[in-house]
Amino acid sequence: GGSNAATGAGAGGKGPIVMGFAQVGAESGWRTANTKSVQESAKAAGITLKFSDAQQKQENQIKAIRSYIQQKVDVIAFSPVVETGWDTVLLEAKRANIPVILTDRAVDSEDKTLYKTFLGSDFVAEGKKAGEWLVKDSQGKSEVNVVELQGTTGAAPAIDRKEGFAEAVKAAPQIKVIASQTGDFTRSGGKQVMEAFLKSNPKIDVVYAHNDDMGLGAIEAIEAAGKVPGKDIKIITVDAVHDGVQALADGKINYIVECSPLLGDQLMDLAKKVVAGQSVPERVVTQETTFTQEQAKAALPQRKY
Ligand code: GYE
Repeated sequence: GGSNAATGAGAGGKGPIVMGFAQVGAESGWRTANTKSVQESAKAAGITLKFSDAQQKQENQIKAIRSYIQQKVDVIAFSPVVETGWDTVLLEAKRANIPVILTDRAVDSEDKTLYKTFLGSDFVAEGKKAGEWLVKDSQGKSEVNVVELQGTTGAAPAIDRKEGFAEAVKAAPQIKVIASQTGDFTRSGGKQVMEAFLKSNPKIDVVYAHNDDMGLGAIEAIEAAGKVPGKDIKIITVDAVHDGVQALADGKINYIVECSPLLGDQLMDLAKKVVAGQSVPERVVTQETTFTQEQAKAALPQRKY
């Protein structure tokens, strides 16, 4: 309170820390769980949260960040919808002495002083785990045709999950990615692209979807085409949100690589340190696992999101 209240904790005032958070959107179950985690953790940590939803548009995120700079928040956190094109606005934040934390997704800026830390998953490792499962599952088969549903074009998880998977399946030459297209991380996008894939490719053995939502959309398209998801066409996804784990337990998905959206508590800890001028590691990687159909059945009752 007092006369310093408006300038916030970062400027030496006694008020609570004010965080501006520029979210990607509400495109997936993962994102909804991530937003909830950030909001709940801010509350629990006594941090005042200013929240904006960019509806998956970079220009909206840039506008939100500029408005947080204008409002002189103590710290800005954001999950960049795409990797490129952030240097200008991040330099504006730096000049205004407002620390920036990347959560969930990375930027490709050369200048690492534009942000304090990056909290989130190792997406290349996730893609590799997906590919490694398929390599094992493809042993003894002569031909395995894969179609890939990519995440948002230019987004770190789309680029990295593609790369990690491609690297892993090199070990099995019978595995071929015969088509690969973006479904924008949404259920409707996954469904539409899968419908087109099914029309133009007579023999599809496997769907590799960069998230559960697109995999769930693909299930609808496969069923509508009179085929059995999980049997006629196997499905591998990333995330392990509740609906995905349910479909895995039901036998419609074959394997899920976990990506945790519960970043809120770690984000608030990092924010407090950064605002207090303490040093933080430049990279904080989330711990995650993988799920088979059997493991999904066991995990489902405790799955919180
Ligand atoms: O996998 C997907 C979401 O950036 C890790 O974004 C996140 C991804 C997540 O839309 O479901």
